[in-house]
Amino acid sequence: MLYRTTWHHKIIVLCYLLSIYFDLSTIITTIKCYLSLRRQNMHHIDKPVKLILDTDMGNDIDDALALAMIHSLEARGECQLLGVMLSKDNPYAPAMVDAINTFYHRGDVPIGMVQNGATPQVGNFNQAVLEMTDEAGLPCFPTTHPQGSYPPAVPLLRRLLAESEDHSVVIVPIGFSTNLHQLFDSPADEISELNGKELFTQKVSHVVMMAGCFDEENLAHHREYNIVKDLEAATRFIHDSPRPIYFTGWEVGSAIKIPARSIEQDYRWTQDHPVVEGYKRYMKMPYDRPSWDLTAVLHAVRPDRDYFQELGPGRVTVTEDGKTLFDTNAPGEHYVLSVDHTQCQIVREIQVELSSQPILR
Ligand SMILES: [Ca+2]
Repeated sequence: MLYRTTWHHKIIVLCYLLSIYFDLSTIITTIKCYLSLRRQNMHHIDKPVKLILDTDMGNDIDDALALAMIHSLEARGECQLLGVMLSKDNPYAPAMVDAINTFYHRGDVPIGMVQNGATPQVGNFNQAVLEMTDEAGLPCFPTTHPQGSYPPAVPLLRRLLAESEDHSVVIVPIGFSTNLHQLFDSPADEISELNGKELFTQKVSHVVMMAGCFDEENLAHHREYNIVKDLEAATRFIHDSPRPIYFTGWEVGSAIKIPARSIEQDYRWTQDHPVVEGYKRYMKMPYDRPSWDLTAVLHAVRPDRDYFQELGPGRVTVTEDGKTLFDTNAPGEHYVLSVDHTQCQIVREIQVELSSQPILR
């Protein structure tokens, strides 16, 4: 991460001096100018993006496709997956993540399990995929770690952050905010002398999360799943995050669907694929599915390709009934992504290609 501190300071001092002679609007311009420059630098990619994924694997199939996409981007040298946290409180959820990581030869990726989390139901595909066996009776998709052996998420998050360089980690929540909420409450310990929120402030660059609904058409009635399933955690995390958050709302992924055609045709390089088997079991084929979680991964790893428009900065507020309101006049470091028709077509094809990319051998 390159911060052109000297430029920032010069611009801030200049604008401050101007503001003495002009009016309040100059001060506001100063702040927006600073945030804009900081955002440009945040988007300057010169080495693999260090990711921590926080997923509710098993509640919908886009989590599985998003994880496959991360492995493809990592194989291309564009990111490094530090760890995966589960916010779905079912034992088959971390095992499914493990099976996908193992399939992509990354069974060594640490996996952390939520404590007292939401959606304990098994779901439509995790267990079914994990229990698939070949002709010899062996698992089609083995895991690296014994099922049930995954450590709690918060200590793992603390360790991964403590071991990272300052402001180097991009957090990608594509499920509930339970783990991050609990991280903020974690005290100093033998892992770090910083409490959870201080650790987050020091080590995290920014957050790209699939959460909320910012579409005027649906805003009035839409309470987005990742927000409402753990409303307390989402509200606290979003309102208190000391680092910038980029939101890809329900409307973005809904406009960019993974076509059934891709699932049926793009994975012929392998006989069996855990994501394809999950997709076939999640709903009756053929169906196209919104790519909500994939959009968060794409913007986290490739923020500088103009795949999305960024609205903001501003502030997202979560209401008591789970709506997400975005105010660009309020001070804050929240950004909301949007896409036009052309971007939808481009992003869909990129997501299809990346999620189905063959493994390097
Ligand atoms: Ca998800």
